[in-house]
Parts: sequence; structure tokens; C-alpha cells
Amino acid sequence: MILDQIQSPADIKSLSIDELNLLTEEIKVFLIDSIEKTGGHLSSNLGTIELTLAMHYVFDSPDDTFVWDVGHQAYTHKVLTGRKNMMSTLRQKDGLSGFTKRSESEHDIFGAGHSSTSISAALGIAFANKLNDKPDTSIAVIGDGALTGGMSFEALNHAGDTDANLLIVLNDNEMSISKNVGALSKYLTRLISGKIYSTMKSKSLKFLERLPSIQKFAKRSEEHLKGMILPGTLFEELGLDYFGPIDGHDISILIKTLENLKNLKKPRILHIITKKGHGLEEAEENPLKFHGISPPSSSTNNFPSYSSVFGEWLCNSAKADDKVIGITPAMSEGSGMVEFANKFPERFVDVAIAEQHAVTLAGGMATKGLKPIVAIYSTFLQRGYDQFIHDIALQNLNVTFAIDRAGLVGADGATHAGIFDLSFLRCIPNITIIAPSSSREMYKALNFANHFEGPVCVRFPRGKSSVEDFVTESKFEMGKGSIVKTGKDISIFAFGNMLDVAMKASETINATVVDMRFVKPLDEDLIVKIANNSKTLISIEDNTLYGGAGSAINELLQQQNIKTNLHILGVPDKVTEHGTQSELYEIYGLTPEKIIEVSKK
Ligand SMILES: Cc1ncc(C[n+]2csc(CCOP(=O)(O)OP(=O)(O)O)c2C)c(N)n1
Repeated sequence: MILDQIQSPADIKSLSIDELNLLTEEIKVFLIDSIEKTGGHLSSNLGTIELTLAMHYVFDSPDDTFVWDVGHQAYTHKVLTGRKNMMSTLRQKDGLSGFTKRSESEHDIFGAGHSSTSISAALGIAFANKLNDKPDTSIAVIGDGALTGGMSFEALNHAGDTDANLLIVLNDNEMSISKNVGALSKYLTRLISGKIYSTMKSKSLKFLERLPSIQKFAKRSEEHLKGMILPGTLFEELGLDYFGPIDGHDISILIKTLENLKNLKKPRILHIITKKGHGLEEAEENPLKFHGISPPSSSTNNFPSYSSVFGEWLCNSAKADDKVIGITPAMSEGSGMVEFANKFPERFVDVAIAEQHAVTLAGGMATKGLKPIVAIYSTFLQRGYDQFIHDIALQNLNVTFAIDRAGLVGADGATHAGIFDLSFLRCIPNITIIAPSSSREMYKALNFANHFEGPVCVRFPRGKSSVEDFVTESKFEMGKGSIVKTGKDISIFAFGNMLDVAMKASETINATVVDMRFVKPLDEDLIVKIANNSKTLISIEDNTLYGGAGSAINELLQQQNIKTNLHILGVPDKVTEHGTQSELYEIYGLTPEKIIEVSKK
């Protein structure tokens, strides 16, 4: 096997094209086998094997730098840069990250997980190279999905106005997680189908002559002619030289093209066409299913996931009220919205990977009496923070945020952890925040939110409820928590799914357990009453300790001058790891055992 002899990118430089083609096949088999066991982004990685080989063949990493957008398609890069033997640990505790990570390898120049950052980062690197007098090429690899994110446009706008030695490889497979959407995506499709002709600039014409013939996608004379009456590509208008489209699975063409592009030292973009799931029939046919696959199931109960209960609620609400609109930034499957999209296509809005826009769009809709529900992962809401404050909260607009994947998410690790939302939302005026303790409670919370005038966030975790429901008051009342169990001396204020953890602890210790339901406004009366009658208070939340729900209780007790023994459990101020969700809860002490230990102290 050739693959067994590859320890570093240097080892592929002497291979022939035939050997590289063989190596492509070997890597494909290796990745399929490996990802089936570990889980991970299968179809995206099957689409980038040839590109990665060609890039490492032509360029010299780590001097030439590769910035992989999102970083989910960089498995072949990991394999070629000395991490093959660790691929069996992918996305597991103490194992390789599922994304690029600086601490993992000198070849991972920039960490990722969130999309649309690659052009900015690569441009920054190109600037540094220039200042340091380095001839190295800075390369961003970005998918057509990630290109829809606002940051990409900001970076293109800047890059085109520089002379940076920046190469952008646009990996176009016409898919985001689901089918890519939007006008830009349609534009790229028109580019591929040749309906738009490039107005090649004089330098680029010379370049064209050196390209393999398949590259000459339009005859020069025709090119000139069209150039006079048709605009150049969008990218050229923005000041970048545009090349392509070329077949991103043809290693020989890729190498020849990249070799040519290596010598051009200005902002340039190479458009390659790939197929998600390439070479694996099932994945080619259903790239969505194989975008991210889970390791062999370890599911524990039959309860529906929070996301699917959200989807059910959305359908029911939309049926009852024609003002209800569901908005997703490119995450309709993950957010449980597929059925809603099918049943209410005119009220389903996928804005592509555009979280900022999703938030402000909802604000606009709310001014005209619509009831937008923004379904968004906690970690991706970070992208829309100013919009959340400026466009929703300050104007007190009637928007519901269904914040999925809150808390520790597991294998995706730190970049995807939803552990900051309570802190970054709590400090904003006009905001109501609910953390339901089960998926049934979430259903009730969403009903409450939908009938409330003003912005409401309902934040819930990844996966399933550990219990179907705790019997608490059936209706949500503004700012009211609910005592689930009455005990002695110790009282536990539980937020969201941490109620289950508290209840389990209460089987060992004699404690009062409160389902707080609201993080903002807090049930102040209840907290004060309980604080005055307990020796020890414990609060527990799956959010960072800093500025979260426990901090809110602490602030209240301070304001009321109540001197008590409050212990706050939450995620410590650290970059969190990846692993299973339960491993992470264990590591960060969000367990019944930890509550018992604390209460004994
Ligand atoms: C800011 C942000 N929003 C959403 C996501 C979730 N996400 C991960 S990959 C992906 C699709 C990316 O599509 P593309 O860039 O075309 O890459 P492909 O997988 O098709 O190769 C999405 C939406 C993310 N990582 N970051």
C-alpha cells in the first residue's frame, strides 16, 4: 500500500499520477472504513481527497498554508500530515478533533468549526507573508455553502482590493449540508454550465495558454467577444482573477492548474467542481445523510429528540396560526424542520449560512405582525450577537428564538459548545430566557414564547430528554419556577436539563429541587424564600460559570443582602474538549455525584 509509506506531505511529491490515483483509492477506502467506526463528516471528505493530494503535491505545507473552511473536510489533510494512525480516535475524548486545530499539527495553521472564516484568515496570513518578505502562498479552501456566509463577502471585498498572494479554492458541490440555496448558489451553477463567460484579463490570457486543454472552457476569440457584451464573473468584478471551473476529481488537471496558479502572486480564485460523497454510491446518492454520520448507536431511550419535538411544535403552531414563520440558517435537518418545510414551504425560510441575516430578517418580519421563529444552534447564534441586541432586543420585537444544541454538544467539541448563551443573552434588556427541563417542557415553553409579546429565547440541548417529563406545573407563567421535590437543608436550583441530574442526586441527599424554568426573569420570590430556609444552596446549569444562571442567583442574593452558602455548578472557564456528551458532563462536574460531593462539603 502506498498509503502506509506516507508519513508527511514530502512523501507524496515523488509519486507519479498513476500512483496518486492509486493513493486516492486507498485513502477513500481508509476514510470510509475509519469514519464508519468513529462517525464524522463522510461525504464532504470523500469529495476532497484529490484536491488535498494535489495541494500537498504542488505546495509546501506548512510554509505554504492551507486554511480549510469549517475544517470538516480536512481528514485527508490529517492523514497526509502524520495523523493517519490517530484517525481511529477522531472526535473522541483525547483523540483527534473533527476539525482543523492548531494544537494538533503545524499543518493546521488555523482552527475552525464555524464556517466562512477561511478567506479572512488566509488573507491575514498573506498580509503577514508579505510584510515578512516570504514568497509562500496562502490558500483558503472554501465550499459553496460556506461562501454564502457574510464573512466570506466581507473578505472577498477586501481581498480584491489588495495584491495579496492569496489563492482561494472554491470547492463547489452545490451542497451545503442540504442543497445549497440562494442567488449566489444559482450564479455558481450558471458559471458551471458555462452560461457566464469570463472576461479574462491580459495576464490571465497568457496563463490560459499554459493550462491543459480541458481548462480552455471558452475559445479565446469567443472569450473576447463575450467579454465585450457580458460582464466578467462576479469574482473578477471584485478584483480577483477567476479560473475554472475544473473537475475537482481529476488529479492530473488539478496538479497542472495549481502549478500554474502557484506562480501568480495576486488574489485569485480557482473554482473546482466536486461531488459530495464521491466514489461511494450511497453517499453520492444521499450526500445529506452522509454529511455527518454517527458512530454505531449508543442510544439509551425511545424519547424523541428535542429537535424533533421542536419540529412537531413548529408544524402545529403553523397550522394554528398563519403568521408563524420558521427561519433556519442552513440547518433545516439538524433543527428538525424538514416536515415543516414540506408542509409549509411558503413559510419556511432557509437563508443559507447567514446567522446575522436570519436574526435581522426575523426582526423585519416582526414589525409587520408576523411571528418568526428563528431556529438556531446556540453556538451559531454567537454570529448574530449584535443583530440580536440591535435589531431585536433594543426594539423589543416579537421574535422567538429556538436555541438548539445548548450546553455541551459532544464530539464536535469546543467550537460547537453551546455554553455561552445564558451569559451573553442574560445581560441584554427586554429578553426572556427559558431553559426547559425536558422536551415536553420545551413544547410548553415554545407555546408560551409564541404568545408572548417581545423576544423570547427557549434554549435546549442536543439529543433527547433523559426523562420524558417531570411533573411540574403544566403551564408556563412568566418568571416562575416550580418546586419538583421538597427536602431539608439543601436546595438545588436546576436549570434546563440539569434538573434530571439534580433529581438523581436527590435520591441520595435530602434536598429540595427546583425546576427554575426561567433564567430571565428569575423567580426571585421563590429563590429568596428558599434561601431563607436552607443551609446550603446549589445551582446547576450547562453553561459557563461566568455570568450564567448561577451568577444571576448570586447577584440576587447579594442585592437582597442574604448571606448564604451558594455553590454554583457549571462549565469552568476553559476551552472544552470533545468526547461523548456524558464524558464531557463528567469532566466538567455536571453530575449527581458532584452535587452529592458539594452538598457534603
Ligand atoms: C457559522 C456556521 N453555521 C453553520 C454551520 C454548520 N455547517 C457545517 S458544514 C455546513 C455546510 C458547508 O457546506 P460547504 O461549505 O459547501 O461544504 P461541503 O460540506 O459541501 O463540502 C454547515 C451549514 C457551521 N459550521 N458554521
